[in-house]
Amino acid sequence: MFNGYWRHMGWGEPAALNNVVHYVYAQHGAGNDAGDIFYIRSTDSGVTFSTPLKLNTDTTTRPQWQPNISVSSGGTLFAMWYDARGSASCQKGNPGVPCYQMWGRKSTDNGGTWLADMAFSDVITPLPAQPDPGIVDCYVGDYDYASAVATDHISAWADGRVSVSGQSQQDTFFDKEPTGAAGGIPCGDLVSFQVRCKSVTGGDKLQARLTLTDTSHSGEQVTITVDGNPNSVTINGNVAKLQINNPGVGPHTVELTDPAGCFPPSTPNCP
Ligand SMILES: [Ca+2]
Ligand SMILES: [Ca+2]
Repeated sequence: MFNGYWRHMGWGEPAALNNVVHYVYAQHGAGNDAGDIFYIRSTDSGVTFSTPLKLNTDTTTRPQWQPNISVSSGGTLFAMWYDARGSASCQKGNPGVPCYQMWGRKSTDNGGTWLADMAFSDVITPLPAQPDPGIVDCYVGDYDYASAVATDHISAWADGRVSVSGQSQQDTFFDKEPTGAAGGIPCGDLVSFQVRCKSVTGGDKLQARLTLTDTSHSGEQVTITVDGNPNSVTINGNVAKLQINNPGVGPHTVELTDPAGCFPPSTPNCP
């Protein structure tokens, strides 16, 4: 790509959860479109795969390349890739020519359906040069792999927004996408949010219980934040329960933060 700079061989990244296997990869687009991002899904542990789904929905002939993907324990997926839909051309090392931006796309049901694709990084970066003579300058981003932790999908990429001596050059940038459904559960689907401190032999327990109107959100995630620390909690049936052992004596602040704004924070005083 880019006249010999930035080698990309098309491979992507797999992810798997509960015998569902996910794979994103890049391949040449139609006509002179150098790349598009595709997703395939297996629901039988990788024996068979679905028809490919093109994840980038732009109608340009600009390239998308080097995707990665992560799956959270609650079954949300986030795929991210390099995307030049926002530019007309790219010039290696020229800080005055914007080239690409990181774009991503999220699924909240383990790959069954996908939300709209969205810009992930904040700016369209120039195409960074690699002026170090000890490095083969077409090797960029081959090992950008995404991961998910309890609360976030996390991903890093090569970015050229910072110039050195007037030349755009490679730096590593990082961002994250919440693993929760990002406010996808309306407050009207929630019945109550109860918090208590329970004194038991062997240590106290702080318990939060979210009750929903029905089981339609079972398997999705909510975020319950305790004293500023977010906890991703999976809905089971019509209930999501969080328990913190030995939370410490005194008041605690417990709030449902995803979806946000449905209930006021609770401040139980633990004995
Ligand atoms: Ca394309
Ligand atoms: Ca650098």
